[in-house]
Amino acid sequence: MGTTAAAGAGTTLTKDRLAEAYRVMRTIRAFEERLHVEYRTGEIPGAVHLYAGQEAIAAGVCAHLGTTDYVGSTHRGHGHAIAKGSDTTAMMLEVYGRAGGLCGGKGGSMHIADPQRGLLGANGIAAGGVPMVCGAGLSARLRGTGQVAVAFLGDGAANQGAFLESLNLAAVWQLPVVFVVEDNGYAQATGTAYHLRGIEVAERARAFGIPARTVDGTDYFAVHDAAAEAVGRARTGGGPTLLEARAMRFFGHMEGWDEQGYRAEDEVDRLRRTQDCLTRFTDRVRTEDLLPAAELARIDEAVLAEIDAAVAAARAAEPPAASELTTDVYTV
Ligand SMILES: Cc1ncc(C[n+]2csc(CCOP(=O)(O)OP(=O)(O)O)c2C)c(N)n1
Ligand SMILES: [Mg+2]
Repeated sequence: MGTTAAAGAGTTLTKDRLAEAYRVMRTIRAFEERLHVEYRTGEIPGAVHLYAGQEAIAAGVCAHLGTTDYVGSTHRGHGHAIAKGSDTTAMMLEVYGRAGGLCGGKGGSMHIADPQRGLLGANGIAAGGVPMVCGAGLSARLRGTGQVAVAFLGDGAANQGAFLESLNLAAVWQLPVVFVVEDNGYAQATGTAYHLRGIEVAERARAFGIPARTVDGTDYFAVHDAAAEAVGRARTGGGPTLLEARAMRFFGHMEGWDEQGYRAEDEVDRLRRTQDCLTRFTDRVRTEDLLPAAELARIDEAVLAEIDAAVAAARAAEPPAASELTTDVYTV
């Protein structure tokens, strides 16, 4: 680890950790922007939901997790997988539906799972991962392993009964769970202000006796600090926490489907100019002289080469063999 480089509320980040945070966010952005282009070739089957704009949330939370900690993802799952350490080539092969993908090329973008890295899976069911994460948290608590389980979900999913039931169960059993609600402004084409009524999500958690915080999801440092407290509480037997992180998505709900007529014409341009977590991060590390510009440029270059190689590998790979059709249906 390098020397002390940046201090947030209760958190100290070394230069190594800052560089790693940037690498993770930059990798997610490059993966997503490339997929946005590649999707148009028609080579990618199935639904692809891009995470660009929300990178600081996955990176800031997963910075506190080890390989054996659990993550339950959403349909917008690439960022969570990359932040949890999944291999980008194996992910790209999976998105392209090719042999050698993380799920043998049979799951695609919306079903990427990587159990060896604690990634319980992306999930096509809104809030579907949340009760699974409670189960993982319960198993960790009963086995006394000290593992933490994190459930990512969207603002729309926060209206699902399964989420509210999970909050209650996590509170009753004091599970080592962190709920991370990513409010990206929309559930498909419906604005959060319309669909999420009554009290804000953080308040819903407090109603179950669960401590909750709302954070700016475009500020890596804010997410990192809030997650440090939440993961720390879970790991030391203090029970569940909810984080509500706000960061808008840069692309439509889903590739090839969404013309985004529900957004102001200049909304995405404005977001990219004023609420880009990567720009906010690089502005801060430059202003406070926390990381050399050359280090950021080196990471940019390495990440783009990595994604180029991942796409090339995916394009060159074969689809899974017909003989694989019925394998991996159940796992133990
Ligand atoms: C149980 C269920 N109901 C409806 C859908 C259809 N659906 C897919 S994504 C989505 C919106 C989810 O919004 P949000 O939770 O805010 O996540 P975001 O797409 O914004 O990341 C809906 C309603 C679904 N996948 N699962
Ligand atoms: Mg949403």
